[in-house]
Amino acid sequence: MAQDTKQAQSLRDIAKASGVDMIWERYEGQTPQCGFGQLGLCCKNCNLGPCRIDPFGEGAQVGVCGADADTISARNLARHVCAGSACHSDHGREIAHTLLFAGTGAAPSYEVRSPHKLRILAEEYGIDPGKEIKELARLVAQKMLDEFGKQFEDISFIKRAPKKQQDIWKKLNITPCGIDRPIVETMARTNIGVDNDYKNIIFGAMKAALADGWGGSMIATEATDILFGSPKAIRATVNLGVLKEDEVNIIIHGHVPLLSDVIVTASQDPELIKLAKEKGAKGIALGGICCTANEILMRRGIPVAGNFLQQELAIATGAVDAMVVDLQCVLPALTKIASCFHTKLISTHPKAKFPGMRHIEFREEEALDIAKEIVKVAIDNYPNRDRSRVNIPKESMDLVAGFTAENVFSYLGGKYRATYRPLNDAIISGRLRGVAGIVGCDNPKMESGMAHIKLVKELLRHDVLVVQTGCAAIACAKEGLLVPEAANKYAGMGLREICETVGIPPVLHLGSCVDNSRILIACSNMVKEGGLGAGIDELPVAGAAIEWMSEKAVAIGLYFVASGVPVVFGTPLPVTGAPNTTRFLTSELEGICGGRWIFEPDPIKSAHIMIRHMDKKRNALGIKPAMYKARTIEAD
Ligand code: BF8
Repeated sequence: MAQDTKQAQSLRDIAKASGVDMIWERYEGQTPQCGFGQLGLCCKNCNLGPCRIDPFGEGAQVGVCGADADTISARNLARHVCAGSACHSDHGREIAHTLLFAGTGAAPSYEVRSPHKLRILAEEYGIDPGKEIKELARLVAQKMLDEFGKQFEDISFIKRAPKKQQDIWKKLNITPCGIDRPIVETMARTNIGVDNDYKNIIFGAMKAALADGWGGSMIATEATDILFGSPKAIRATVNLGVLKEDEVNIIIHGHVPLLSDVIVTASQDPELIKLAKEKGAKGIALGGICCTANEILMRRGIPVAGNFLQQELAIATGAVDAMVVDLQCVLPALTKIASCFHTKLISTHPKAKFPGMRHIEFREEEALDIAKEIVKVAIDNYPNRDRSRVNIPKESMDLVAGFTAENVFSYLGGKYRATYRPLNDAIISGRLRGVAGIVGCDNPKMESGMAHIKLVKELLRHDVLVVQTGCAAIACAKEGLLVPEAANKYAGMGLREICETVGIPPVLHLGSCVDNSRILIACSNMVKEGGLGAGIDELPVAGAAIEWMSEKAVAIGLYFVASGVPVVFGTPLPVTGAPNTTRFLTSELEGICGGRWIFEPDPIKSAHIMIRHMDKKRNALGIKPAMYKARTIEAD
């Protein structure tokens, strides 16, 4: 049993002893899950229903309106994509709005920490980059905000994609005009009696997904880099062992770094540290959970307490004095487990309240004061910690994060050769077989993080460079895969040579889920660098969100598929009761846009599907096969 699984088990036992179920038990309590839902065969879009299609072909094959399995499953999928795209994009809008505040001075806690990136963005938007920083922040933020409401004009960052992809999208009429519009339009199409052609519905969903990847998420990444600084390689620690026995422990959980970054600042306030000491603590320790953890890890080196599945476990340690949440992936079940321990739960976002949770509303204009108030709640709660119930796991692991599309691949050629040439050359020579993006959630349906780890290890020994974001990155970091030393332990000969020469890990942490946009940019840069074909679809690259759970993962999956990348999901999308929709997504799309979906639960088989794809693309490019045979690794 992996260390992490043992740790989870012992904390689950503690919760059980307190009479509380955790996500694994609640999942078991739901099994067998609704087969109609899993197959995508139920529709409750209107009050003619709810309707369901009999998967055995004996009962009803159409709903009351006449929609068949393909129409129903495509509509359901499109709605998932809209929700996922909306979630990422709304996040992007909030950061752009705060960038505007930083320019106007309305939110004194925020300033431009990366003027260099701001100037690059200004130039891209056609603004004179020589203007004064605050004015530039205002102008760039306004341009970003305008992207959301565009009606007829393509979103700006589409121009970053290779021309081949842009032409495909134009031909299919799926180039997003604005960010909000394709989401609204796709929701409208899924209403009763609107779009009933499963292919046309999926093309609509692709437009909404592209609006996320090349729009909302990309704006989130760029605006966050401008406001909070462009990440640089940074070493930190990960896992519940980052919690401290003798300090005030605050967990920051959620996604939008507007809150988490300013809590980091508040936790370093000398007055608050003094107050913590007066209460008997040695200091204030922060740990992140979910993607907000990745944001403050990437830029400030704050330890990561855990991924999605560790949020309840963190509270069961009995050592968390406050858990502060904003939005996305925050389980409403937290209130139950917190009621058995001393942990104070604090919600902060006006769009995300939880029954039974104290709400301290966060406003950018008064960010630091509010953050201090929140930190004080944790400090005041420290004396209530019941030491006899504290069980902090020992496990923690080093990791290196802070890679971006601008910095990491340039490192491959050393400081003085800052281009993608060395990466492309390594692929062309066969030293690297290809690049894989292993991203997304962890899921109790799978092996709770272990599927990512097995998949990544199998790729590494085949000389595949791995890039990661989200909870997948945290899962692999806990296993020790995100340190340079991992190359020696797990990588094939070619990948190892590169990692050891340059001093990078074989698994590169690119940030949070909105930072999957960095992978799109990296792929585009590889194409632009030359020698690997004319489009992303020609690159020896593949993606996986093997333990996917959130609708955001569906949007991410679809924008990669639409951009020409095959994507592996461990559990199928809820479409498999509809044969035509399934065939379209898993096979026919490859001939249309280059990417397709693959549903494969076994991580080793998944790795080999990705490897075969890379070899197929290498062959089509006419470049040499991989230089080395796969490395044999003793099981650890
Ligand atoms: O946005 S990987 S469980 S935390 S959805 Fe959620 Fe999935 Fe984690 Fe980040 Ni992304």
